[in-house]
Amino acid sequence: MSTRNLILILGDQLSPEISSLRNADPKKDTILMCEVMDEASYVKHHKKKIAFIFSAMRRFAEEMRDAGWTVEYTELKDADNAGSLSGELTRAVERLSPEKVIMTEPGEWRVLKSIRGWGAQADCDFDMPEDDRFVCSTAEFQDWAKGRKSLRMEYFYREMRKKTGILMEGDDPACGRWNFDSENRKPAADDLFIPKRMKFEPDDITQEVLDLVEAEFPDNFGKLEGFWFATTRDDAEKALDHFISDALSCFGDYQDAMLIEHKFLYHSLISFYINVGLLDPLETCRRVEKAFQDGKAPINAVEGFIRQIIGWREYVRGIYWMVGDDYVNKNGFNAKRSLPHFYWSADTKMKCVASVVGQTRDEAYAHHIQRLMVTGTFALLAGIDPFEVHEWYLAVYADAFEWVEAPNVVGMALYADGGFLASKPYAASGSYINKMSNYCGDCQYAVSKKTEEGACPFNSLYWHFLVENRETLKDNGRINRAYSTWDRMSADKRSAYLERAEHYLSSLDTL
Ligand code: FAD
Ligand code: DLZ
Ligand code: SF4
Repeated sequence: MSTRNLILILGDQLSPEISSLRNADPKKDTILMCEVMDEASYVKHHKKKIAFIFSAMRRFAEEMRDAGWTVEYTELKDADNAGSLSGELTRAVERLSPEKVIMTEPGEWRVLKSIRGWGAQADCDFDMPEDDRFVCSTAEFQDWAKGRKSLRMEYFYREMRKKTGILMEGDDPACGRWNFDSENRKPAADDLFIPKRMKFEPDDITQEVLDLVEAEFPDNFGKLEGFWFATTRDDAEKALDHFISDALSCFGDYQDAMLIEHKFLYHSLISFYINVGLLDPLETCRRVEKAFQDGKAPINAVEGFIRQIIGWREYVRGIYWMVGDDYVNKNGFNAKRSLPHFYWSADTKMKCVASVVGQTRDEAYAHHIQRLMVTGTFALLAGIDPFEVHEWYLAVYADAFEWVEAPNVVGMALYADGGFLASKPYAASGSYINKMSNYCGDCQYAVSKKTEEGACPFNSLYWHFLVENRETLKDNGRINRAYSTWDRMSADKRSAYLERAEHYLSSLDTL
């Protein structure tokens, strides 16, 4: 058996329009997809994440076969599975003798380097076209960034609005403003009407994958029960439609809110579908924009949502590829503590952390503010080694791929890149969480206590963090006010804060 071109499609490249397939011919070319242990174990992924990706891969292979393609698919348990992408490529080349191997650029430095190495010694031509499922190419981002003293998402985002024409009235932003974020900070109340979210019952393929994951990854973090993800394009589109009709109009108002009983609030729950290629980001934004044009959703919701996708999502990707493969090793505050065990067990008296970790274990999902202001802020304040935090986030979320996860964790949540991505660290005391959530009412610590026994750990750790890192942060105008407050405090109060923080830091695992 032989083929003209062999086209390798990765688990996050499940888009029929992907660049590697663009000039391909189903009659002459062969698609290769492979479940391999290297990819399933470079971190100990959440069980639901592995199940989602394998099931979506299998369904994509089926869809492509139905469309007339020849698909060579290696399952994880196939006897001769080589265990790595390059090993599987080598096997397939021996089997099929292609003239050329084609693969769209992967979303991670690790894979890029390894496959480039493979391509350099391959016995056939090798081509790696750019991944153009993004609004902004990596070259365009670097052009935009060139010569700027500091990068700010807001200015980049405006360029993306102009480029796409989304929410534009001629040269001006729709409704006269680029950004409606100031209207998007309502705390949620317990009695809000929260829409029921769409869940997809596992079909035979998903069930087979769930059994496989349970058998092969029994010790990985996360629950497999209650698997609800869509694994096909059609179902992912249904989930998007459902979000637009039932949740979008409140998305803006409650974007930053957190409620124990409502893990999803009005979020879209589509990042995993976009990231693996089941939904197209620009098309998603256009559908959301249409809801605004049809009078079905207000501007603050629609603008807020679109900013996350053509703004933040594109911006973090640009930074990931611009900074280089050592981004994940950045450690601007020289933070050295180990990740506390409760990030895996949810066994902590801090209700906010227990709740977010528990939800993450159950769903492989937490929304942005939970990731940023609860588990992220705690890790920042407690001085946890950024690499360990990065590996945790990369493992536990179904949408986690390094190009999007690392800048959000290392740059946004931990400010470990020295302020490249964000303008200031997201350091906050317990009062922020108390304002935006109902966690504190149910917590064994008291958010109102600052330095006494039983005081909320976020309160003293906040000041400890600022004091410890004053030298690094002293020129940051956005954080000066906090230092002025600190300087005005009595010496007794300041030492009480630091002692309480030291006490907590000396026994992090028992918090
Ligand atoms: P919604 O709140 O409904 O937002 C809509 C869409 O906007 C998302 O689906 C996503 O595609 C995009 N988006 C929103 N915020 C961001 C952002 N900061 N960066 C990139 N895209 C964004 N997102 C990932 O896709 N993968 C990750 O591994 C990831 N890790 C994160 C780690 C930390 C510490 C933080 C603070 C954020 C992280 N995010 C990550 C961004 C964001 O939390 C998720 O995209 C979002 O929670 C996904 O849920 P949703 O689809 O309901 O999003
Ligand atoms: C995340 C993941 C997992 C768990 N397994 C596979 C796999 O077996 N085969 C595959 O092609 N891709 C997998 N992926 C996604 C890759 O890790 C992802 O393509 C790279 O990290 C590049 O973004
Ligand atoms: Fe979290 Fe502190 Fe509130 Fe407890 S009191 S839930 S630790 S912010």
